[in-house]
Amino acid sequence: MFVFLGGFVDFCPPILMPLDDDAVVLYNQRKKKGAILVIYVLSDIHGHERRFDSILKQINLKSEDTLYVLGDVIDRHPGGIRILRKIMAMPNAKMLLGNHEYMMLQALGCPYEPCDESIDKAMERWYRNGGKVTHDHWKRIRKSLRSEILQYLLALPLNIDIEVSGNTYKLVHGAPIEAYSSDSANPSAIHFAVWKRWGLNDSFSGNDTMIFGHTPTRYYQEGALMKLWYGHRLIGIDCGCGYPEDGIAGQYGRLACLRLDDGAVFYSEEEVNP
Ligand SMILES: [Mn+2]
Repeated sequence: MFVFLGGFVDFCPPILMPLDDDAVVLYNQRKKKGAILVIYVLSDIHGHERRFDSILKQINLKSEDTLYVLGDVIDRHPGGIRILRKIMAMPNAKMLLGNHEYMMLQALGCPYEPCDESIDKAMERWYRNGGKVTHDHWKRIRKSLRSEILQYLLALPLNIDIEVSGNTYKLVHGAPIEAYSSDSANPSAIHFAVWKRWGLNDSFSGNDTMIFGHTPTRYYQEGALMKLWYGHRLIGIDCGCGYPEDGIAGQYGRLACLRLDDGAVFYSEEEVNP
């Protein structure tokens, strides 16, 4: 059974999600009664306000719903600080730390962990990864707001475990922190959690379904317009929102948002539709 909800909507394969006819009927019944707490997940907004607003308009978030944002709100496009402030002001939005927020904290001299790296080196890395637009805005905002934002970022979790309709999910930016081992290439567990990229053949050994951002799904599947990727108990949700409007080498990004209650997927509306 397919229910068209407007915008660009897909449904994921039932092997991963509880999306069968009963689930959709139950969802619609509960929604009608106003008894449903709806859970949405998105990631890697990368400063793209139009795409974020397009998703917000489509999902029409209610005060009893929850929106999980799996990190990398900032950098690449110029709206990062404004989007971050919007998320901070939403009582029903929960955010994870991404490697871009981590880079920003390092470049601004307030790292998560002891660090002997110079600020110049951290700043250079941030700029190399699209941080200049965020830093330019940062320099223009008042001090009290800067400290409010830093406090918010420093308190962000790295992973969140949730249960929706009897299914358990591990929400991560890059990787679950418990998968870190000190012999891995990463200098710390935090670095691992925000930077780790899942290979196409990597398997996730937990019992949950891991939902991750960070690595655009074009690395896992073909297609000019990126869409969600479903692996074995893995869902890649970064559909390249950080990409420029006119794409990169014929590949186009957009913002994707997954509704966990029934597996519906919403995509930001795009003018380019290859
Ligand atoms: Mn990332």
